[in-house]
Amino acid sequence: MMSAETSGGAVLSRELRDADGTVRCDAVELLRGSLRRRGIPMVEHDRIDTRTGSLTVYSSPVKGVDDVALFAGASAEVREQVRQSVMEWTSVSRARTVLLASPRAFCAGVERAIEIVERALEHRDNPVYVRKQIVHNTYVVDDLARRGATFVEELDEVPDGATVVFSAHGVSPAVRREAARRKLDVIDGTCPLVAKVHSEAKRFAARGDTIVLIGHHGHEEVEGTMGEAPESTVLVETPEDVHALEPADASRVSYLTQTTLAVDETRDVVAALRDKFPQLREPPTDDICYATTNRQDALRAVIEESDLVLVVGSANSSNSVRLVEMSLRMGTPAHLIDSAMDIEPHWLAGATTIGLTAGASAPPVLVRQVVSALGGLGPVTVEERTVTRETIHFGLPAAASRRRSP
Ligand code: 0O3
Ligand code: SF4
Repeated sequence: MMSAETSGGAVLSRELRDADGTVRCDAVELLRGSLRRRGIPMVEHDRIDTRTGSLTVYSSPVKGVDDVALFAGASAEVREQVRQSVMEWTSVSRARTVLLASPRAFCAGVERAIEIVERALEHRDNPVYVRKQIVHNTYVVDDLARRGATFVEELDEVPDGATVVFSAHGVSPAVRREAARRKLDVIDGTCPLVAKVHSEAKRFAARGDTIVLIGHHGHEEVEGTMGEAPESTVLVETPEDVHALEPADASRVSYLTQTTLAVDETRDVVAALRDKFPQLREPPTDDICYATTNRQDALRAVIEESDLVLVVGSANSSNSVRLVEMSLRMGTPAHLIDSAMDIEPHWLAGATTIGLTAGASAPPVLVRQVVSALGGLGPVTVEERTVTRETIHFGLPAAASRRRSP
């Protein structure tokens, strides 16, 4: 029962019922985050009836905040920590406007990759392995793992002949060869727009060019693309890196980019390349994909009006990190959050207009949770600012839905 579960810790709930009826506790995610940062043990309930058990309900002027902090049997120290957390949120409660940047969240390549894993789980009787995170998002990976997918770092963790999905970021030919040698049942989740960059790398190398790949050292997409022509490819991140380049033939240089870079920063690197190699050859279409570009354009349209920008995305998501950096470059404080739980109260002090977006690997539901959590601190007016509408959809590979042949 309640008192046993709560001894020593806090109890959180989305809903409270008392003699007067039921109250929704929209700010519960915010308080949960504060208590986690303070190391307070918590138990959670979908609903709490305050008429049962010996619970203390904090009283706060803000609807929703007071109702999330209940505890029974907690030590004086825990009670004090909970009290302080509640007061921190109370002190930043006010009416706010949320400017929702659109497009935001899942892109077509991410939706396709996730659906590939879902179909494989549905159609395969045997275990489904996924090499690397299918996309760089903690929520997505945890959710698929819960539904049965086994995530591994490398193919040596996959049994011979087993089913393995390659992540949306693509793999090098060496990984494909290894999978073939091990007779793995491969389902390729590589985004078609990443695959396009791989094709360009092969074509440019075949015509004898030195390929300058603009991208981030150690990123999986970069490792995959470089693997197409490792002898001919050099990686650069900044204009300074370009100055140090010494290709075999300066008249035969072409460039490619990672798909998820900052458009403005990449422009500077390309300008440095053009300066140094006037005969520079470029990809036929931009390698920074439509989704990356649109999310940057959409956020740019709300940054100046915002006191604070929140970007939903995981720390290893390149395109999400680029959105935070863009906001900071434009002078607006910005934070990357995996979910509403990561929001810290002092970020909100003085912030009445919040720009909200999500990287291409972040699920829309997490954005809705952020809006809902902010609504627990006072009335929120949501304005969606749409710079373009995305209609792109990628079909699934046939292998995703095929039953495995015996
Ligand atoms: O490349 P990035 O770290 O941004 O990857 P995410 O976060 O998984 O987003 C999807 C992009 C992708 C799969 C490659 O373009
Ligand atoms: Fe594909 Fe672009 Fe999405 Fe990457 S961000 S998965 S390249 S659509």
